[in-house]
Amino acid sequence: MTPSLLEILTTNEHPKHIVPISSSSSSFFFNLLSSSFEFFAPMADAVILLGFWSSPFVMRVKIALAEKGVECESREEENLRDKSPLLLEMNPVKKQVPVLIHNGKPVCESMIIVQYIDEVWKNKSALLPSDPYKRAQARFWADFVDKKIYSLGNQLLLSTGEDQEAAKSELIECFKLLEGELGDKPYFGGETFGLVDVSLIPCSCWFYGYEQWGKISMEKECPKLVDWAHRCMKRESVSKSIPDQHKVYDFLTEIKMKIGSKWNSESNYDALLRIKGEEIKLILSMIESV
Ligand SMILES: N[C@@H](CCC(=O)N[C@@H](CS)C(=O)NCC(=O)O)C(=O)O
Repeated sequence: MTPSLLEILTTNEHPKHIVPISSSSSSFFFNLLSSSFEFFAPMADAVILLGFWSSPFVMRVKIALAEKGVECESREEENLRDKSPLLLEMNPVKKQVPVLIHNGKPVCESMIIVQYIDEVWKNKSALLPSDPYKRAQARFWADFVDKKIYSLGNQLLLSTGEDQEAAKSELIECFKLLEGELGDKPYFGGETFGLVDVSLIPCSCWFYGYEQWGKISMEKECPKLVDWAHRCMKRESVSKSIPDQHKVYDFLTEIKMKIGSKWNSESNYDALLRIKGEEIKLILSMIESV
């Protein structure tokens, strides 16, 4: 039976080596040659990324792949409230993007994917330092970014009044801690762009949003971080993976308004304001494609 495109794309870790034997001697030598060549040539990897354009977690994976020069086929979810069968099959536990499908095998969770990419394609642009202590430090800060920055950004976007002020102060405090860690280095990874840079840089497309919703100037509050973001943006891997911050701002503002009017109409807006962190993230991801 002829395999479907999906099967070919997702199940070719070790495709069967089929070299038809022809009766003509020239074909025989051609087959022999190509079969020896295939024996020595590395198999091309089949890499598919299930994503969604505005997801900072997907951007991390795109950046890591681009740093390594790995070709990948991007498959965008159209609507995260109506997920594709492939996404549900590849990430049945969390049902979230990103998912990296490498030779038919899924890897989930953005930071796990980034570290997987670093381990598999280790011949180019190491994202983690070789020194175990430095590696532990990089993982610590990447985890800090993961646990704090994106959920505080969501709170700043969705809350108002005192809650919004609290989210703003905590977000700025976290950025200042990150500036302390960056110090005078060009990247969190030192001279080289690394894991912490990959984890944090997607939030730069929210900087304009932070300024509008929080009535702050990122340049004034966190000048080192803004300079670092400009530096990262000069890398092709980053600039081609991160959407324009005004486009992201318009999209998120639309979501904010939709949530606001939905909750207002249900006289339940106060309840939303009490919702924090993970729950807001969940609500956002449920309606982000409304
Ligand atoms: N911790 C996950 C977060 C991924 C995540 O939140 N993805 C969102 C898009 S930004 C999603 O797929 N949401 C759909 C859902 O949760 O149902 C990671 O780092 O990969």
